[in-house]
Amino acid sequence: MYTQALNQADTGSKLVEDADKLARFEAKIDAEERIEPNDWMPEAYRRTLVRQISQHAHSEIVGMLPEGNWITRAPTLRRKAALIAKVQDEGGHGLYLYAAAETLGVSREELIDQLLSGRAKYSSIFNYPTLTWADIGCIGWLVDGAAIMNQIPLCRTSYGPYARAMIRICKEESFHQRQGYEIMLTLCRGSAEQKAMAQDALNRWWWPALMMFGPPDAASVHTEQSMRWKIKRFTNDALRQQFVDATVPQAHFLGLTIPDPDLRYDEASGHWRFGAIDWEEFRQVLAGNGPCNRERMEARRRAHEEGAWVREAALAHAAKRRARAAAKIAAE
Ligand code: FAQ
Repeated sequence: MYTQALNQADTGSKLVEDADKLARFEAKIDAEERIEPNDWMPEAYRRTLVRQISQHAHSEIVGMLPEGNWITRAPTLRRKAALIAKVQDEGGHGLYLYAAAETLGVSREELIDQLLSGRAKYSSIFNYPTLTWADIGCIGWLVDGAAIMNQIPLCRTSYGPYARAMIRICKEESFHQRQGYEIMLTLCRGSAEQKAMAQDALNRWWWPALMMFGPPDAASVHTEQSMRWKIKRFTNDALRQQFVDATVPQAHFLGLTIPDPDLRYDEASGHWRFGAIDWEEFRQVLAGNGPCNRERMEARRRAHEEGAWVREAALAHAAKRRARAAAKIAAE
């Protein structure tokens, strides 16, 4: 009886303590202060961040594959150097993001395991093939363009390590977007065949790029809570509309046609209104049935297996350094 009363008192004071912590956490969010790794945070906030940051990291790493496919076939040395640098940047973004996720108490091994076992998602866009050189232009222009639109607001996300990682990532993405647009401009000012290649790439990448922003707001399970926590600053539909508004004039400047017969400018709102997105295609890609899902996962699994010796060597080297340092201290 006595123990039960004590337990109840314990539970009661724990609840009061948690309510206090929650109030402090919410006050910080309201005041636009950053939440840092050692701060108390609700478990659901932590889980949401691990989910979003790790999916983002996986997207950067899997996102290296479609463009990596063209490094050996880039048309000039200048294009090859820029493409190698871009693909390397994407690898770097993945690493900053894994490091940001690790500050939330999850290990990198666990995150990689979630990706390789198919339990974690990565962006739908990277399950489409890169068939011609113009696809590399389109990825920079549209995919990095969409990524920037989505990621600039993440520089103000409420979790400090994620927000800080995004600042550098956005600077690099902006260079990526320009190199892609410059490829498109060169092709569009080139021969009729080159312009046709650019149009064909736009036809294939336009709709998947719009899907990158995620399901429509009405079907987005996480948006409402993530907006309340200021993890997300805009909804999926709001960002998609901003992207369309920014990109349509860029397509017109290239002399290309957006593959959407319903696209029209709405004078009253100042927005480009676009046609219906094929959400069944999006659902299929997320379910693993996109054109390249299997190929992408096989490539990542193979890279992980082939890299095992590097991880082992790095661990052995670190152990040797630790042993040497310990021996030196013992000898002093
Ligand atoms: N693909 O309730 P919501 C890049 C999932 S980086 C796959 O709206 P949320 C750089 C979502 O995870 C591109 N899955 O979810 C680059 C959730 O599933 P879950 C990646 C998607 O989180 C360029 C479910 O649907 N960027 O491109 C997608 O509030 C060139 C319900 O959705 C980021 O990750 C999708 N497109 O909003 C690299 C940015 N959309 O977890 C190489 C950070 C949604 O419940 C070359 N992430 N899902 O199983 C975000 O801003 C958000 O997570 C959203 C989704 C907006 C992607």
